[in-house]
Amino acid sequence: LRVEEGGRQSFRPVSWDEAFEFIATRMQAIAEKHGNDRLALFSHGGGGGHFRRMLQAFGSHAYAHPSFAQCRGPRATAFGLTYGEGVGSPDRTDMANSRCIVLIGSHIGENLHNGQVQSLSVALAKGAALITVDPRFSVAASKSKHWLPIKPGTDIALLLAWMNVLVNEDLYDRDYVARHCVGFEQLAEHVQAFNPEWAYLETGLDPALIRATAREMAVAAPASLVHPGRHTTWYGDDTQRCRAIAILNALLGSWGRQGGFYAQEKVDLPEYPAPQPPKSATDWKGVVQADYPLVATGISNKLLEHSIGEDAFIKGWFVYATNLPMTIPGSREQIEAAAQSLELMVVVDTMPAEITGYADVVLPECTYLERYDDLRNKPERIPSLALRMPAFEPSGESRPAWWMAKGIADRLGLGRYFPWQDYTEVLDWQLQQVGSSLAEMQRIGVKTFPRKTQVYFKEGMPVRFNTPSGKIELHSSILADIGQDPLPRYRPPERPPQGYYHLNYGRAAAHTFGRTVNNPQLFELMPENTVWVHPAAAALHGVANGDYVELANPEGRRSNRVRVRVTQRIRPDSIFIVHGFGHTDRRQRLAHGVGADDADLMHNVKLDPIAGSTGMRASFVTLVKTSEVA
Ligand SMILES: Nc1nc2c(c(=O)[nH]1)N[C@H]1C(S)=C(S)[C@@H](COP(=O)(O)OP(=O)(O)OC[C@H]3O[C@@H](n4cnc5c(=O)[nH]c(N)nc54)[C@H](O)[C@@H]3O)O[C@H]1N2
Ligand SMILES: Nc1nc2c(c(=O)[nH]1)N[C@H]1C(S)=C(S)[C@@H](COP(=O)(O)OP(=O)(O)OC[C@H]3O[C@@H](n4cnc5c(=O)[nH]c(N)nc54)[C@H](O)[C@@H]3O)O[C@H]1N2
Ligand SMILES: [Mo]
Repeated sequence: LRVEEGGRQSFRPVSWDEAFEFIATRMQAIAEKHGNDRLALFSHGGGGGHFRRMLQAFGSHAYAHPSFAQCRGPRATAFGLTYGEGVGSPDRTDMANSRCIVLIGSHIGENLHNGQVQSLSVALAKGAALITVDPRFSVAASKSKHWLPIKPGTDIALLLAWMNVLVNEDLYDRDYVARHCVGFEQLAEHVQAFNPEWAYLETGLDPALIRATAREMAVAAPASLVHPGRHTTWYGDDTQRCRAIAILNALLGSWGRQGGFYAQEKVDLPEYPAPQPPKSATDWKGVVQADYPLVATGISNKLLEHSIGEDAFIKGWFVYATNLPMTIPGSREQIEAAAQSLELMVVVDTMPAEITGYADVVLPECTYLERYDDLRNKPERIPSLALRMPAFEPSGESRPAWWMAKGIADRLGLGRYFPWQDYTEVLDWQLQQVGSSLAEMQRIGVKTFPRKTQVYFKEGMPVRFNTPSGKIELHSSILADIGQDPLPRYRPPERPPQGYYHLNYGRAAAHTFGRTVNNPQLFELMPENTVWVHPAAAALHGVANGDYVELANPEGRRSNRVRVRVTQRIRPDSIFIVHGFGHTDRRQRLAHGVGADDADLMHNVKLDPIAGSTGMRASFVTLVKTSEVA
């Protein structure tokens, strides 16, 4: 519990009882003063569901996961508009069967989503052609037949030029388009102006290479996949870029076909018979994100904005497993301000992080190796259930999320929404309904179930898409209705001022965001990030491999010192750092102060007008030699 002693803030260990009592009392005070609907949940990962249930039972439905507005939002929105559904998580890409795979930025191999790395490897072993579009020579680029070192932020120009070639050389899947798509005539007309010579001026890519790669995709079609990407919040035109990717796939006829996008299925697992929390009494989305009518989920950055100041709608936060200051770009001042005006901030985390420093109460969760979580039941190729179970007793007095949410609900007189003593009762009940049991799953871990639906479209059979027209919408009527471009339009990105570089960032295999940097084993593998600098830029700044520099943005924000890695694997107009470093919380003893934090340098966040998501790639930095640092 946060306490103030002699003007200094610190935390005092308290019993779980005292923590729950404090939280319940504050929640009730907020409800009396402002209403029951004023608490918000930010969460990433399954355990957040227990808090969501507790908050909904209380009357607060406001909710956001940064894995939407800082990650998959544009992709989900764009594929929803085009195909009437998203691409799933894990992604429904049939890469193992693809004969041609196009990666727009996605740096699979450094992005270590395990299943994808495996299926990409299978495809490469079978001789699939990989085309990687990336301003950086990524690990995936190194495995590619073609690397297209695109000028940052110009992908829509390339995608339009590829469509131009497919249409004008009659390389698209005529039958598929006629059968399943609407808006082809408008699209064909729209792309006329965007030939590869035009795209060359924007992207810097050789027109012959643009043509050759378009033909390569067409030869392999429909087993030709233009990967939808995942972290797609880049330049603020992200829903449109993802729409262009979706449309290109439709021209190749890859959706619903082997080697393209397959249909996923999950296990039909009944919910435990507990009362459902009442529906929201207020239209919180109407308050928080009215400008984004197409977005069905919460937009974290909007929820944050509506948590600042006396008149803010949101009065209290629960934050579950998301480190907002390093996750929502350039948000530190806003979070600081929100912490000032919020009447309650509860943070549930497994360790001290930047966000726990703002909390009134920190609830220490035990790690995933020390608890039961909900059964994993994700849509996949083969429906399956997986059990997560404790390998150890929780350390100290840490507890799992379900136990905390139930404890708070009990205090609030909402215990009827959690009608079990131990979560194993819920798991066992659910498993019994599908012919298994907790005992069986404790033995086998994962259980597969037979599929009931087709993996691919049945050739020649009609398909109904969940769009207004019932077809794949190349031209989007919904976008037209809300005054957005119904066909993707290219707008050139801002270029860096003299002496500055595009701030590019991404993953490294060793780490998961910022959450593993303080892990001793992983810290040993990768103790700091480096800044990738092209030799020409290094010469200009007089820096050599291994020198320390600070990164500075045009607003004067500086990073920690970070080591230079001089490499031709990055374009001369960009630098690259791995995300997740530069922790400021001193209690992260290893990670504190080490490496540069990309989030803190982002000064030019571009909101996507359709998804409301935060484009993070429009920021610029320069290099300051540490010898020149005052
Ligand atoms: N090891 C590890 N793996 C992870 C994660 C992790 O934390 N650690 N996180 C997971 C999560 S949640 C996600 S969402 C994914 C993210 O992984 P992806 O979705 O694959 O990655 P992005 O961040 O979109 O893209 C990063 C790549 O885009 C390139 N890039 C930068 N600017 C441009 C541009 O203008 N155009 C093009 N074409 N490319 C550009 C960068 O050079 C970099 O190679 O990774 C997942 N996998
Ligand atoms: N600048 C910048 N911002 C980004 C990105 C980027 O590349 N650069 N990537 C974006 C993407 S793709 C995503 S998906 C988001 C991810 O953003 P976040 O999900 O916020 O990721 P982390 O920074 O790893 O923060 C996770 C927090 O959860 C805690 N935690 C870990 N395991 C558990 C657990 O089992 N229980 C509990 N209660 N807590 C736990 C960790 O200690 C940490 O504080 O970030 C987005 N924001
Ligand atoms: Mo993500």
